This record gives sequence, C-alpha cells and structure tokens, in this order.
Amino acid sequence: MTDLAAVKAALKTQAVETPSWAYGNSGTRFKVFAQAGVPRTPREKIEDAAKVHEVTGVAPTVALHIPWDTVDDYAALAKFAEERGVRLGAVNSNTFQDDAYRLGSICHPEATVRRKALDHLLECVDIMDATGSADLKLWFADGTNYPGQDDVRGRQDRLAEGLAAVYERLGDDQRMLLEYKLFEPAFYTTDVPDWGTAYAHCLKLGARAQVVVDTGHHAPGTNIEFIVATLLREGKLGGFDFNSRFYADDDLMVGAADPFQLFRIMYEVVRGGGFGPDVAFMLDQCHNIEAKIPAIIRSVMNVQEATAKALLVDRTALAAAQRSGDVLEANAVLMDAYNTDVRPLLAEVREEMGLDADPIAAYRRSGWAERIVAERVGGQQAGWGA
Ligand code: PSV
Ligand code: MN
Repeated sequence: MTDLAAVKAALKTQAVETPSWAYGNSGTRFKVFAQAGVPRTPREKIEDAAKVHEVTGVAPTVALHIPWDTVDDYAALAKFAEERGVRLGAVNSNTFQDDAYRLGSICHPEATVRRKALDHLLECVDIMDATGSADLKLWFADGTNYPGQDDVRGRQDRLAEGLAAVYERLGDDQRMLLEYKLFEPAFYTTDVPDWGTAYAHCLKLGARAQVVVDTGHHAPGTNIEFIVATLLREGKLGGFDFNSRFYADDDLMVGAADPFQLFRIMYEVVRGGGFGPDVAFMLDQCHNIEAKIPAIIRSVMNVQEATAKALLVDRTALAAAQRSGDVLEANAVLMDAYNTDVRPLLAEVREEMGLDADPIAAYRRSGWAERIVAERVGGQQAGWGA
C-alpha cells in the first residue's frame, strides 16, 4: 500500500522549470510559423512563464538562454520575475550561433576561438551572480563532420581545459550542468556525445559538475532510465532537459511521444532519491505548430502525471516480488502504478494548493491568450535565436 497523503505532499513540492525559448517562435530549418501574441522581450517571456506557474503551481522558475535573453540589467530582470511570482533558473550558454564557431567552440583547433567561447561561458557565470541562478547549463555543438577533420582526442583535451576554467569560476553554491547529445549539428564525431563522456569530464572536475540528461538526445531504443539510475547512484545527475522525440531530437512536448518512458524515468528518479531540489527538472522544448503556453502547461502536467504514477508504485510489494523472483508480479506492481488514472489525484492536489483542478481550462478562462494577442503588437517577436 502506498501512503496517499505522502504522495500528495510530494507532488505539492514538485518544481518544473520552463525554458524562455519555448515561449518564442520556433520552427524547423524549413519554416518558422509565427504566432500572434508571442513575447518580444525577455520580460514578456517571463510574464508568460509566470502565467504557467500561476495555473499549475509547480513551474516556479524560468531558464534563460544567453544571448537570446540578453538585457542590460540582470538583477532588474530577476526582480521583475520575482514581482510576477517566478524566479530565474538555469542560465543556458550558447556557443553555437556565431560564425567563429564553424569548427567548434571550446574544442576549436584555434586558441582565439576557444578564448572567445570561454569568455562567453564566464560571462554566463557573471549573469548567474546577478540573477541568483544556481545552474549553468552547458551544451556544446562541437564536433566534426569528416573523419580526419580534427584530432578527436585533442578535442577532448581542449574540452577538459575549457571546462576546468569555467569550473574554477563557479561560486560555492553554483553548479555546472554538462549536457550531452548524440549528434547534430556535427555528423561524424560529437565532443560530448553521451552520458559516459559527460560523466568522465564531470568526475574529474568535481562535485559541482553534474550531468544533464536531455531526453531527446539519445539513439532510438536507448534505455534512458538506466542512465538516470546510474547517474543518480554515482551522485552525478544534475538535471533533465525534458522533451519528446519520435526520430531525431525534435523538442516535442515531454510525455507526448512515450508517456511510459517518462514514467520509467520518473520511477528511477524516485527510487534513486532524485526527486528533490538537487535535480533540476527543466523543459527544453519548442512549440512550432501548437499554441505555446497551453503546450507548456500540458508538458508540466505530463511531468506531474508521470511523477504521480512513479510515486504510487508500491515499493514494498515490488521489492517482495523482486526478492522472490516473481517476474510477473514485479512487472504487474509497476504496471499497476503506470495504469492508474492519476488525474483525479492531481485535481485534488491542485485544489488543495488553491488552484483550479484543470490548469488548461484555468488558462483559457484567464483571458491571457486574448490579452497578449491584443497587446503585443509591433516590435520584433522573439524567436528561437532571439
Ligand atoms: C541542444 O539541442 C539543446 O538541447 C541545448 O539544451 C540547447 O541549449 C537547447 O537545445 C536550445 O534549444
Ligand atoms: Mn537540451
């Protein structure tokens, strides 16, 4: 039997960080379909994030991407966020959108380019100091397209050197979260392609360097929950970039493509003691054809549903079945939790938190969608890359 009161209490403490870039326009390399009411400034992105938190109660922070969210005064931006009921979360660096980075950033063969990339990363830590953000999220587009193009091992040395310089600069309460990605934009080698490479670098760096698992960044069929279990066991799981993919990384809504996988991941999180403030649960998504704010609300709800099911697993019964080698019973215990309709439970949790039981309906009723369409006229809409 699971303790329902404890499950509800845990669900009330959940925190899912939403990404500033998900509120802006995005698309594929073929077409960006602009939507009405899209934010034009970092402040407007924060206002949308605040709306998501207002109706869900579990999205208290918003991640920044630099330079997409560049402002003159970051402390003022943090204050603006707080006045709207949210805080600024992870600072995401960007060493992939400058002509200088054609052959990479901190792994680039030329020292001047490596320096430029490093300066950007150090600037991101300055921004964290001003915003009060605890996490620097690093993703490198670095890699090669052709065998022989560069020295694969030498690139690892350059990577280690650059990461060490950033690590040195971190404050005591700041962490560096290293993200891996199987491929893209590099097609032959990627300098941080998998959790093992990220883990090896983080291990050398120290306790404040942790691995971040972007659910979209694996080969089809990869057992992501095993990676999660392993990283948690090693004390090296820093956080998630949640999204869904069908083929390659495509930033669809988390839990949309494979809710069962999300449940399995969240089960390992709960089992491994990762459900808490030490693991950052972030969304990293783009909403290309669907309405953005409702899509983000839906994504937050998908994470909540997977978490509720994971918390409902009868771990005593599961352990007993596992110990006695009862394969079918062990599987049945897990599936029972997965097959539970947790929507009524979450509705209760929301009502107990003083929220509407249905966040999407609450958002629709709020009039925010109409208001931003009417008010956000003129100016330059934010897009993926601004
Ligand atoms: C790279 O594909 C990535 O997942 C990184 O987290 C980037 O910062 C983000 O996407 C940009 O959308
Ligand atoms: Mn990501």
